Amino acid sequence: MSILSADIQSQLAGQGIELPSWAFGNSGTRFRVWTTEGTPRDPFEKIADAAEVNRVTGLAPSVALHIPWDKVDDFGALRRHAEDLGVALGTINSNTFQDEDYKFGALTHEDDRIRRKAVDHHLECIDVMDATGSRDLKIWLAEGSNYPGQTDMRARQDRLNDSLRTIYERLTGDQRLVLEYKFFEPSFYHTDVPDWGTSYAQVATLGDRAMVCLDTGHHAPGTNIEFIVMQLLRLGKLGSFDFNSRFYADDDLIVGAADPFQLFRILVEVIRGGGLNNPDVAFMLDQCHNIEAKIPGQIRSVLNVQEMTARALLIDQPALQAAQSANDVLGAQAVFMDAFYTDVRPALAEWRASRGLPDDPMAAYAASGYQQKIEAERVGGTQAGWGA
Ligand code: LRH
Ligand code: MN
Ligand code: MN
Repeated sequence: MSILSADIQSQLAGQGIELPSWAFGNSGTRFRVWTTEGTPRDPFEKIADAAEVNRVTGLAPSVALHIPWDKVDDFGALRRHAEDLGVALGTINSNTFQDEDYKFGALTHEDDRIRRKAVDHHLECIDVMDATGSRDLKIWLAEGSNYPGQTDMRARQDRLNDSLRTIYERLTGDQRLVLEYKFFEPSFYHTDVPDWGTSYAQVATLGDRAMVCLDTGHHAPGTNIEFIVMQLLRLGKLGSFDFNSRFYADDDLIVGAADPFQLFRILVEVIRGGGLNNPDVAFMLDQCHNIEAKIPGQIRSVLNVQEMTARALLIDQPALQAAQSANDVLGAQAVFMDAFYTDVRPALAEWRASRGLPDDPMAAYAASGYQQKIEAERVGGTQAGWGA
């Protein structure tokens, strides 16, 4: 008998984690972008690599795009290419952080011309969504200031709200806007959307289809991220996750690598708040693989999320609730930690095999020959975009 009950298995079967196209491109740090053999030369090849992750894990049914990094002439063709490979095109990420005009802001800029240009970029992203069939427009803003007194923070919030409203009004059908926050970088004194409260305050004024995006790497060290997850789910405003892990700042390392227990605690709150397999809450990775192999890096990442989800589902909820009600501090903690310390890997391997998937996706990828094939075929792969 598997330690994974039928109910747990069916919840795991419903899990889908979106991959970022930029995880497959070359990336690096402020100091150097590293090249890797076999790196995709265009968005079509990035999607082919993402489809490979899905083929061996059954866990990654969609791919997020970043515009203009993934700009192509014919997004309909890109969509058909993805669908032929068994994946969908997902979230469209806008980019207002690499244009000379946006040095002092984009959606918050004082100059109407520049602000209009930034709004128009988002309207173009929505045109892309119409062509790709994507539901979500994800906005992360690299705007703020470096020095106290440099700018009028309050006026910038007002302009931001105006800009977001114009963008929101262009959405149709089930399309949504998700606003990502980040506490610092590239600005070091103030950031216009630094925290979940500001993101919430902005999107709450727009409407039901405007939500908050929580990137796990975008918080100060020591932040209780699972508390934020709980609160946003409680408010019905958690639109999506950008999963990654960090030791210091926005490190974009493999999710679950730096602090597996934190990932467990986040997933416990996701489950508690009805966010698992809830179409309103998109699970996405936002990572770069600077020094490790990219496709196996993504395989490892989605497996980490799956393993931690299984562990979180293993919590003996009646026992936990009884201990909580009795204020049995150590009893509650024991129930919680029992689930965290359970090794679910053998049970997951067995369950995968029972569904026609490789029991060991990392080994299956290594044996597939795909890596050798792309290394032979592709020369001169693209950067993810950071250094572009
Ligand atoms: C910003 C961010 C945001 C961008 C991505 C490339 O730090 O997390 O989501 O779109 O990185
Ligand atoms: Mn992010
Ligand atoms: Mn980030």
